Amino acid sequence: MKPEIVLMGGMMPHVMEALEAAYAVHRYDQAADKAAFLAEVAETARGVVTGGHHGDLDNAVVDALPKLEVISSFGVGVDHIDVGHAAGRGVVVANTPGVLNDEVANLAVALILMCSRQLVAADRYLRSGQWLEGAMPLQQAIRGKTVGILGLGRIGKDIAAKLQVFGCEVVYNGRREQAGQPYRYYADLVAMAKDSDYLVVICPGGPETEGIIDRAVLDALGPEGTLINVARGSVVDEPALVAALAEGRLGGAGLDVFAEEPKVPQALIDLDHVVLLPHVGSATVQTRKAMGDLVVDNLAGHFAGTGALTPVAAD
Ligand code: 8YV
Repeated sequence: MKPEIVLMGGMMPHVMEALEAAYAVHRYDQAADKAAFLAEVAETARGVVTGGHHGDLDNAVVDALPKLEVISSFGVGVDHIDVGHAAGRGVVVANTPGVLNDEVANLAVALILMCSRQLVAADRYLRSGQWLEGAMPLQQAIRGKTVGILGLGRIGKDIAAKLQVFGCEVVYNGRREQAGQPYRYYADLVAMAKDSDYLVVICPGGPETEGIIDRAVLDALGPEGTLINVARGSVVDEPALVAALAEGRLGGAGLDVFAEEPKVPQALIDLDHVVLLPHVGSATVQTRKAMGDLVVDNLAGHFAGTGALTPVAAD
């Protein structure tokens, strides 16, 4: 008998194939009557497969599945899952860390370069015929600039390492100072923002970090500073960001994530000196394939009795 699992939404074709081969798959997203669906699978469902793109996994769903053992989630961020609640129920939560570090770090560096050289505006400059009228104004070098990293985790460290090639000075802020890091630690985020030319957000989302990039941080970053966010929109007070950019209190922004994806405030879209990307940090064929494989491997490890490969630690 194949173990039974619940899918909160569709996954990539190679993931769907692997799951359907190994499990009896029940599609929550395709159920017209969610309560009836949950009642039907309550006594048999042992696994849930989800991802941030499927929205929040409600505790009510977890609680409706008393036989649930494991939640395998696509993506490194688990802010859409109440990990503590799942742990309290004895349910293992697994995510897909590691395999996307390189890609997300590349995108953070790309956003810094896009902002410093105004590359998106430069493209518009050519296409609109402005080049025929004269050269585009000179832009900023990043060599010698200070990049403050909020969240020196696995991806944050990769960003820091890549920035060495560009001659940037890297500093960081996070919950605590990390031993053996070559980068200066700031215990205070506002103080770091004040000393930074670029502030890169790469900390986890969720209640602990909600809105911590607030007006005070943005004002400290200042009119010459640029905010880069490749983490979660929730970390930034978005109305405060829009106001700071519109009023010239903040120099620019490179954003891959937003508060209410895929909705992006029109006021941001209307601004010229921001680069806006549709949450593509990990979005390459190779990385998404590896993330999908890990979703499958985490489940396989759990059901083989050897354990999920990359379980999330509940604090
Ligand atoms: C994914 C991400 O696109 O890994 C993450 O946390 O934000 C992205 O890589 C997203 O999680 C899809 O569910």
